Amino acid sequence: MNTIVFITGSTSGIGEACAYKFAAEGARLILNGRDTGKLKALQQSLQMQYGTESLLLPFDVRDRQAAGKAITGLNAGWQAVDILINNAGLVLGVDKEFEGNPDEWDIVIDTNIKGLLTITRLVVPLMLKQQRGHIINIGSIAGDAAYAGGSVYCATKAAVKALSDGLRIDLVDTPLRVTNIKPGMVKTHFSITRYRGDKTKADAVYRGLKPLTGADIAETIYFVASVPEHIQIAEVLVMPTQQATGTIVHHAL
Ligand code: 8X3
Repeated sequence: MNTIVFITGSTSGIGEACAYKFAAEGARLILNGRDTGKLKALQQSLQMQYGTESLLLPFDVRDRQAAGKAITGLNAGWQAVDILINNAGLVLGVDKEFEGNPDEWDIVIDTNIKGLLTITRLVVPLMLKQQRGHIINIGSIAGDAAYAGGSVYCATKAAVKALSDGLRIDLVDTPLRVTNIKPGMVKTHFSITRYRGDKTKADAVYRGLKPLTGADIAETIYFVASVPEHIQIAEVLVMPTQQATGTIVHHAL
């Protein structure tokens, strides 16, 4: 696989699992994340395990200036991005809409919506130059319907669906493809962040069922990216067998 894969939020969860999966398949990687130390450790580990060539772009996707500087500064060799995985995203808290913390809303909305848009805005023109590319957005089952304590997060993932659909429309006369991956319950650091560091509450979410792993989603993403170029998988909704909707989950306790 002689491709360049650009992954935002690559130092944990689904992003990190994608880095390992695409590295195992021989891709070159552009790894974005906020934590330079973690990025360097990831780079080293991929290099040792798979001999992967990677480029580190340490910035917060909310920082439009830093993103612009990093991406417009890519040298010609790294500009030929084949696959963009817009993965950086988070949720903070499980508050009711009328009780939430507005500063946390800003972080979640600015990362999940505006960060994704910023990277798309910067990378898609590079793909258009080479008339090749695949934008894979990490949406969520949470974007299909709101659930208790999730209203802002659900709204951001509904936005990811609209942005994916809109981009697919805008690119319909090009060879570029757009996919919205919509995971259900995936056991990563995600729930710990949601419960603001409370691991007991986070673990309770997955009690009595086998949740998906980041690697499960990475396998799905790899499949979506590997189908012949005339096939555009627009959306994938993927959840554990014991989950049926964003709210109906069977915990065998
Ligand atoms: C997160 C999945 O199940 O917490 O995107 O809504 S869930």
